[in-house]
Amino acid sequence: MIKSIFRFLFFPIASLAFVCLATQAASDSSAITTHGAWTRWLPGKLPAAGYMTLVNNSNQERFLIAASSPDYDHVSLHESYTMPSGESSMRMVAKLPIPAHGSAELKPGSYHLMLIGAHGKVKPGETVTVILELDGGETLTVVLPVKLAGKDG
Ligand SMILES: [Cu+2]
Repeated sequence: MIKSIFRFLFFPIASLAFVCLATQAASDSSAITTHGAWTRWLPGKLPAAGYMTLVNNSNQERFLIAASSPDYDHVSLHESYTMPSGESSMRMVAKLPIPAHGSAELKPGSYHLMLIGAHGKVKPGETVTVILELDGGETLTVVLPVKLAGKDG
């Protein structure tokens, strides 16, 4: 865990300047919903991960292309993966597809939102807010309860 955090902190700056290519798909403002959102509490100002399930109720593939938060300096879309050495690491993801009439999961060990630079003290039992940006310019505000790591990871 600590190792992967330091790996993240030393990401080359260039990787932070990735460009999101929004698709031209027409957006249906009620098509995407979320459930089971939460963020894992970490001490101090360590980057924290945000998780949720995104559900696409439309017959068109949609994409999560960016996120931001009034509670953090920066939010990135990340994917955890296992390196050939067996060590776990994470990388930036330009966009996350949400299949038509399907769902995409942000969960421990997989895709997650990386919440960087908390503005205040984040405590278990409280909530933080994330604004998801979908293709087509649609945004979705999601409230994430702050939880201690438990059986969910
Ligand atoms: Cu991450």
